[in-house]
Formats: sequence, structure tokens, C-alpha cells
Amino acid sequence: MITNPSALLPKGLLPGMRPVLLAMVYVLASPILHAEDGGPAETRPDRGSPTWGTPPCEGVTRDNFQACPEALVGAATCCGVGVCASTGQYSCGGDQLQDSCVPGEPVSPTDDSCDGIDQDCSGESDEDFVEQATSCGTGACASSGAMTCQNGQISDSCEPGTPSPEACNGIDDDCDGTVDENNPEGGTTCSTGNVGVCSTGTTLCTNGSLSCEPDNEPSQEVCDGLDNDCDGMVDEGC
Ligand SMILES: [Ca+2]
Ligand SMILES: [Ca+2]
Ligand SMILES: [Ca+2]
Ligand SMILES: [Ca+2]
Repeated sequence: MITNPSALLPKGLLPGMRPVLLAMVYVLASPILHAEDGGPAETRPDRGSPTWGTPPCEGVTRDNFQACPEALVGAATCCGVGVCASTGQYSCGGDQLQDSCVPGEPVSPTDDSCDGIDQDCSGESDEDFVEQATSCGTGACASSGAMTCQNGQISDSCEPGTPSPEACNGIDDDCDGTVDENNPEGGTTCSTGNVGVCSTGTTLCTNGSLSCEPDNEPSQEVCDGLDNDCDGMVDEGC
């Protein structure tokens, strides 16, 4: 190894010649010095080649690397990403290491398909998938979410709400698609606010609100001890 090129100069040089000769020695010794630093750049594996000391470059270091090393000739290579990924092989051509690997062509300029495949060879799959707003559930269970792509699978984040017993409120509480079906909260005895036989009623759910419908309409007064015509007087005229 040449560690001190100035040691190569002869003794007894005239002052002023020493720097000139020293520069010449550096120029002439450059390939040797460069080779000790891993070899001339044009003989080193290109970008994408296997890493020094790892498969298939076990045992190959910058110190023992030479153009077309036996350790690399015939070794498999790979290049490209996504659908462009390809394989090849190292060979020796013109005393230079040749890599036969040629990456494939993208099948699409963008990658909006949710399939876990990198169609545009960007190194990332499904990165152009467009999320969409979604809705689900009916009535009180209606909810919203988004359609997203995760690990090559389309996923809908929409979760419908939880049904509850139908109440008289104009809302489809039990989420069966029908509002206030089967007279919810209805059918119980109530007071109409009227008098006589018209005073009692039964609750009825109508248009989202509960009303008290009289059980009896006013009728002709008869002698029965009841206020049949609902005027506040019993058996009047009997
Ligand atoms: Ca895709
Ligand atoms: Ca309902
Ligand atoms: Ca309801
Ligand atoms: Ca009466």
C-alpha cells in the first residue's frame, strides 16, 4: 500500500521541482490509490446490486472486489418494484459485471385499485384509492362512514346505530323501515277531558303524537243513569 507518495521522490532535488514532481506522482499513483479504496468506480456494482457481504455477495468486500468477481457471476439479481419487479442474472461481459435484469412496465399510470398490487410501480400499493362517503342503517339506526382501502381490502367504516323499542315520536326507533307501527304507547285508558260517557278514552299514536280518543261518542240521552249525550247532566228529560 502506498501511504506516502513523497517517499518515492529521489533525494537532492532542486527547490521548486519537488512540488511539481510530487503532483505528477499523485496523478500516476491515482489508480493504485483508488483501487485500494474499493476499485475504480466503473467496476463497482451499480445501484441496486447486492449489498457487500450479504447474499449473493458473501465474502466479497471492497478490499477483495475485482471486475467480474467469481463470487457474483451467475448470481441472481432483481430489479423493479410492484408489477415491474423482475429478475435477472449477473454475467461477465467485456471484463465488466453485467446485470440482465430489466424492470417491467407499469400496467397503469395510477394505482387506484384496492387489491394490494402496485400497478404503477411506485413502491406503494393502492395509494391512489379514492375514499368514498357511505351510509348505512335505517330510521334511528342511520349512520355514515367511509369506504377505505386497507391492506388490499375495501373496508366500510359505517356502523348502524342500535335499535330501541318503538315509541310514538315520528321516528322509526326499531329500525325496521316503518315509523310508529302498531300504535306504540297506544291502547291504554285515558281521560278525554269531556264529561259523561265521553270522558274515558284510549290512547292512539297519530303522526308522531299520542292522543286520547273517546271510547264513546255523544248519543241520545236514555234513562240509564249515564250522561249519554255528554252535556254534564244525567238522564235529563227522563
Ligand atoms: Ca392497486
Ligand atoms: Ca318501526
Ligand atoms: Ca316511533
Ligand atoms: Ca245527559
